[in-house]
Order: sequence, then structure tokens, then C-alpha cells
Amino acid sequence: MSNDISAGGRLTVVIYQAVAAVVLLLLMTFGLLMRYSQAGGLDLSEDLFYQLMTAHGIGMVGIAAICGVSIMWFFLSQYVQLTTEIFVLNLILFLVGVVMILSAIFLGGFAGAWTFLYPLPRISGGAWGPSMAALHLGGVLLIGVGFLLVHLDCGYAILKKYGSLTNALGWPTLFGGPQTGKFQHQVDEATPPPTVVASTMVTIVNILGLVSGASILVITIVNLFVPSFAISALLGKNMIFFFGHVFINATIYMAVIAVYEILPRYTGRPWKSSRPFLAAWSFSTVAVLIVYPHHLLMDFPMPVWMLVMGQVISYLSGIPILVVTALGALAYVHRSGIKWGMAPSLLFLATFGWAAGAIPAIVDGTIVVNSVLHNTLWVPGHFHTYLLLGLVPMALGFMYFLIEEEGSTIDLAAFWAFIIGGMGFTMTFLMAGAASVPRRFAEHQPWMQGMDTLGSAFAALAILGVALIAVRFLGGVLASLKA
Ligand code: HEM
Ligand SMILES: [Cu+2]
Repeated sequence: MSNDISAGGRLTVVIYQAVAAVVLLLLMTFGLLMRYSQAGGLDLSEDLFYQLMTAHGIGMVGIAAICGVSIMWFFLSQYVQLTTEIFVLNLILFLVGVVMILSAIFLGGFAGAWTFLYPLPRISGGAWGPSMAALHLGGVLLIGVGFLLVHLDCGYAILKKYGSLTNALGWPTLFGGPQTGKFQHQVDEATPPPTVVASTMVTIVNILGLVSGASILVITIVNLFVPSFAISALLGKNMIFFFGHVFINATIYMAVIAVYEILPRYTGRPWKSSRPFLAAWSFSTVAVLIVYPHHLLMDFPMPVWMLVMGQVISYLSGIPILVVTALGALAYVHRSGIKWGMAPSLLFLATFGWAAGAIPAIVDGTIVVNSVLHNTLWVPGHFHTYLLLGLVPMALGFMYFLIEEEGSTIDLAAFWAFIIGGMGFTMTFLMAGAASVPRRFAEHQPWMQGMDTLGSAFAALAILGVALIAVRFLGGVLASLKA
């Protein structure tokens, strides 16, 4: 059934992860500079703060996608025939896009945040010119096109093998007849494995998200030079947040494949697509597409039904997948006699970091709460929890898996520095948010700065942990290249 990944494909995945390790560290350091500047420990100019914030935001979203897509590609290629050239092309487009984005930000002064809210890139108040905005948005567009190509390739390969997307989501099993007795064997054979189910979901949602994102990027770029070419700003915001919500969520839905594929190698129990598992992924395929209005709860001209849908679906959207994954992880690990190396430890942690990050998101997805917490540090608090303690450890666990390293005392120290630092850091965001400290403020008032200082210290600890792990991974890669 399963083919082995080609040598070229494997090497490309390793390069993806190496790029991710280095860029992640750089961007975390940008984050620390911002946090410490809010704490008053460092005097960044406002211009530089917002440039760092833009680079950190768009860069982290991009790197999260690089981590996710390389995990998905690595495992999906064991079941379907993917095109290595397209995967390589995506990395090249990514790197070119990054150079454009960084030049526009640090040489051209662009600081419009990763959400590039239309039509604000044109209205910079003199901070940057239209050509620099175009350079930045063009870089983002290039990166989006690269990812779109990879997802189209995955979709094509999945269709070729499974015949239809619903087959690949496991609908024949989900809605089929009884699954016991003499048919059990046939059902098991025909049911797509978790990796295929997750990849299919991501293929569907990310193609839609990326097309929406690319469209609004092109519109915004044209609008930079031809202001009379304009669309409704509210429509633009809908397109951006549809893309943004789907794209950042998809990073986790890709990275979680590492949990499904790697944990079983340690527990000796293969992760099967049960009916609840299939139901959860199919449900979330739809939910992740229609939940984005929770980013527009304070946009009063929005149709009320959309906002209500955003609130209600927020409660439901990610929960089924989280539950099947978290309960699954517990069940597979329970009494399995698992030997805890770095890879399974990080992946296990990641499952619960992801779950923990969803809770404050659900709280904030409630309209009455949102009117208090909107645009406070609560929001970075929730997404840093599921990204820093969910997505990042999935990627780090995958790195240990790639270099086949179980871990020594140093790795263990790095692991704990990362967890304690990460939890402390995200906690200071949430607590500041609960005290109504606004997000995206370069300057904080003195009463907020104690929390900012504490947050900076925890952040430094987390960065130290990731740095040790990154050195370990890059060292392992170099050693295997020499061998
Ligand atoms: C130690 C690690 C990190 C530190 C110190 C850090 C710090 C920060 C700070 C200070 C902000 C601005 C908060 C504000 O609104 O005032 C921020 C925003 C953000 N961070 Fe991080 N961060 C870290 C890791 C991450 C990771 C791992 C990701 C994603 C994978 C991430 C994604 C983002 C995003 C998307 C924003 C929003 C930018 C915006 O508002 O436009 N960060 N971070
Ligand atoms: Cu969202």
C-alpha cells in the first residue's frame, strides 16, 4: 500500500524544516524585541516596532505553513504520487517572496501588519510609498501562489487514487453499512488513513482560502496605483479574514498529521480512521470555511446572521478534530508501554497545547465577550498558545523524528525551557488581555509593564529552548549529509 518517499523528496522536506528552524528563531527574536520594548526595557521607534510586528506576523504565518505543508507532504507522499518539482518550486517562491517582503518592510518602511487590511496599504500617511506596498503584497502573493500549486498537486494526486474527494474523506465508511463481521476487513482496506483524510480537508479549504487571498491581494495592488479601482472595504475585509482564518488553521491541520503518523510508531498501535474521526474531519471541512465572521464581530454593518453563525460555529468548528485527536492520543498512549523520546513527548505536548489554545478562542468568539476582549492582548494570547505550544512542538517533534534522535539530558532541558517559557509567555498575554491591555500598541503604560517584563523573560526562556533544539536538528542534518 504505502510507497517510500523518494530521496529527493525527503531532502526537500529536510531543507523545509531547516529553513523553518532558522527563520523561527529569527522571528521569535523579533517578537522578544517587541515585547521587551513594550516593557520599556528597550527603546524601539514606533516605525521599527510596527515593521517588526509586520515581519513577525506575516513571517510566522508563512513559517507555520512551511512546517505544516512539509509534514503533510512527507507523509502524504507515502500514499499518493506527489510531484517533487512542485514542492521544490514552492520553497523557491517562498524564499523569493520572503526577500521581497523583508526588503519592503526594512528598506521600504512597509508596516501594514500581516492582515494588510484593504485599502490601508495605500493610505500610509507617508510612512511608505505605493511601490513598497506593492513589493510587500507581491511577495505575499508569490508565496500564496506557491502553496496553491502544492495543494492543487495534492488534490490531483488524491483524486487519482481515491476517485473523489468524498471518498478520500472516508464517506463510504462514514455513511456505509455495518462495520462488523466478515465485512470488517474490506471496510478497513477501503477506509483512507488519517493522513489522507486530513490532507483532503486541507486541500479543499486551502484552495478556496488561497484563491480568496490572492484575489484581494491583486485588487489591493491595483488599487495602490489606481485608487479609483475600488471595492467595498467590508467585502475586502471578508475576503482577507476568510483567507487568513482558513490559512492559519490549515497549518495546524497539516502539522497534526505528525501526531497521527509518528506517535503510533512509538506505541505500536496504528492510528485508524474511525467513524468519529471521519465525521470530525468532514464536519470541520465545512465549519472552518464558515466560521471566519468571528473576526468581524465588531463590524456592525455585517449581516447579523453571519455574525451569529460566526459565534455559533466558533463553539463547534475545531472541537471535533481536537477531541478525536486528544482522546486518540490518550488512548493510543495509555498502557502502550511507550518509550518517551523527544519526538513523542513534543507531539503529545503539542496536542494539549493546541487544545489549551482553543479555549480562550472560544471565549473570545462570543459576541458579548468579544466586545470587551476585541483588540486586546487576549487575542495574541490565544493564538500564541495554539501556535507556540501546538504547532511549533509538532514541527519540533517532526524534526527529532527526521534525525532519528531520542534525546539526551540537554534535549530534555531544552524541552522544559520551551514549555515553561512558552506557557509563561502566553499566560502574560492572556492576563494582560483580561486587564484590557490593547494589542498592537508599541508603547504600554507603566502599570502594564510589569507583565510585559515577565512576558519577555519567559519568551527568552522559550527561545533558548527552541535554539537548543534547532542546533540539535541542524547538527543532526549535517551529520547525516556527511555520512
Ligand atoms: C517566543 C516566541 C514569540 C514571541 C516573544 C512573540 C511576540 C509577539 C509580540 C510581542 C506580538 C505583538 C503583540 C501585540 O499585539 O502587542 C506578536 C504578534 C504576533 N505573533 Fe508572536 N511571538 C512569538 C511566537 C510566535 C509564533 C510561534 C507565532 C506563529 C507561529 C507567532 C505569530 C504572531 C502573529 C500572527 C502575531 C500578530 C501580529 C499582528 O498583530 O499583526 N508568534 N508576537
Ligand atoms: Cu478565526
